[in-house]
Amino acid sequence: MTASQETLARDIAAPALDYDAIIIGAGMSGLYQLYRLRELGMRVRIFEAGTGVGGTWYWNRYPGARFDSESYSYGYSFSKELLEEWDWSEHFAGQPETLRYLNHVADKFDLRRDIQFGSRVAAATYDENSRSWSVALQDGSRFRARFLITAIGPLSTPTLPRIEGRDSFAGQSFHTARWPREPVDFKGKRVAVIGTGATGVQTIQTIAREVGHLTVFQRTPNWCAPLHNGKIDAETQKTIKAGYPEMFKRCQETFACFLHTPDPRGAFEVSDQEREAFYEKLYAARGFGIWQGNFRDILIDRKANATISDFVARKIRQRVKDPEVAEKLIPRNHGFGTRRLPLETFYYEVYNQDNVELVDIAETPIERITPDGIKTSAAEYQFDIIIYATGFDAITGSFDKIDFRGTGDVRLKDKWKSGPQTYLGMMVDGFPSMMMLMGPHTALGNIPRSIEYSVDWITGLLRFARESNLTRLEATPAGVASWTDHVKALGVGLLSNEVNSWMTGINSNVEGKQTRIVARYSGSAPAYREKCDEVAAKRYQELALA
Ligand code: NA7
Repeated sequence: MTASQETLARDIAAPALDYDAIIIGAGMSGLYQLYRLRELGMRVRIFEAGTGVGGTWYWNRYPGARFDSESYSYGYSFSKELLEEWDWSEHFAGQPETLRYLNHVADKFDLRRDIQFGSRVAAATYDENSRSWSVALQDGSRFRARFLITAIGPLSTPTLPRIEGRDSFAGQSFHTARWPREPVDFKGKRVAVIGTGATGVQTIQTIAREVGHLTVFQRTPNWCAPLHNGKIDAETQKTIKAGYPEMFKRCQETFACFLHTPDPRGAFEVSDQEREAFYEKLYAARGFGIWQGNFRDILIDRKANATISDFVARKIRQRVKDPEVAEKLIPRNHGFGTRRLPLETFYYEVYNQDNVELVDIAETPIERITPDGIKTSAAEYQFDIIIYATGFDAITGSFDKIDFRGTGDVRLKDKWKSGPQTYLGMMVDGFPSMMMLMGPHTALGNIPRSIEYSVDWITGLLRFARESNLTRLEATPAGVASWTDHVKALGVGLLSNEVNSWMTGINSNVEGKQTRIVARYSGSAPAYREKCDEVAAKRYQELALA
């Protein structure tokens, strides 16, 4: 048979396609991907579990949820008109504002008509005969498309502790990522927060003012640094808008797409006084500078790291009045910045309030949750509300939840049993025509910048497929092996890869997630883009195309 006869035979045998492409998820990735694929004239459908757009910003409505990246560096950059018309009110906007922004984007570009809300994808199966994906929703309905794009987020599957009696609690309990829409009344209430990651820190510092009594259950302290948020006045607003092209250009040049990038000096290439002055400057400055804009060696050299860890430990001791509490808040098992750095606003001062207590559950573990509250090995506490700020089954967790089946009925979950294997963090061999946005092994960093790049890359690939009459796009086993090895090699020597955290795939609340993996691409974003651009420039020769 000739190629065109083959295509004809397949089309006759194949069930009709409902869409050219299905996107899972209407968060920042999914919305922008829809916008771009529409430009190609494709018939696209997004299936979204929530009842509205926004993804992370739709679900995470907990008190105090906000950006740790500068608002203006976080918004979409693809539309000049959007940049011009949207005013961020604060340097680090809160969740309600960001959700409003994403709703505005959905309305402005008329995206909703291609989004089916309240539709959780349960399974996606590749059918070789028709070269298409069959996507099954939880309600049993099925839709077929040539291409499948996952936009399911790296931090979107919340996890609860496996503590005995958890469901017996008679009061209210919430996971931060499943926060109700109705306001929660904290006034006079006895409240527990379990977890002190970026989310726990934001929640604790926000509700401490309102609650009757707050008990924080901390298993591992995290290094935190001040956010230094502030309102954006009219003058600054103008300057920001006029400087957008330059600012986005800078984001393209920095290591992780933030406004901050490592200082070229090593921590010991300056005098002790200079180093101290530099740390003081970073501690007093807005945002992630102290993490992303610090000496180039603090995240790879233990001794260099100790200098900034010591500095921040001293700050904690200065800010927390009770020396015993201060010592409990200082991390001992990892250095500064080797886990995701929570940024805070008077977080440490919360522990100087009479109505706040810190319980170190590494010392006195939680034994069970009772109808009245929480019982540790040392005491029994009574609560009206328990807040679980216990994080996510990160990066691969959302993939595990969907039954992805590739060629030969292979399950993605099985393929990734001992860690993800990907090509450029966007494709997997055996899963043809499936592309991942913000999946494992991709450059995350200031995430919308990475999203825009990956969406544009995938759009370029699909444009090429259409122009070249291709209906099957697959990563090769060699390509996947080589990218996976490359990602692993990049992780060698990074202190963060020697620490348990969501970034190394550890989650004590999920069976089988107790071994560290290399889940993230940890090279520079410019290097990542250079590689992906090169693949595109060579007309995707590294892929198996048909
Ligand atoms: P994180 O950073 O994973 O933090 C989760 C926190 O919850 C952390 O302090 C955990 O302690 C604690 N935790 C988790 N499970 C338990 C149990 N079973 N018992 C006690 N304590 C527990 O999640 P976040 O939501 O704060 O942040 C995730 C990312 O979202 C963040 O980095 C931003 O990028 C946005 P542990 O450290 O494991 O001892």
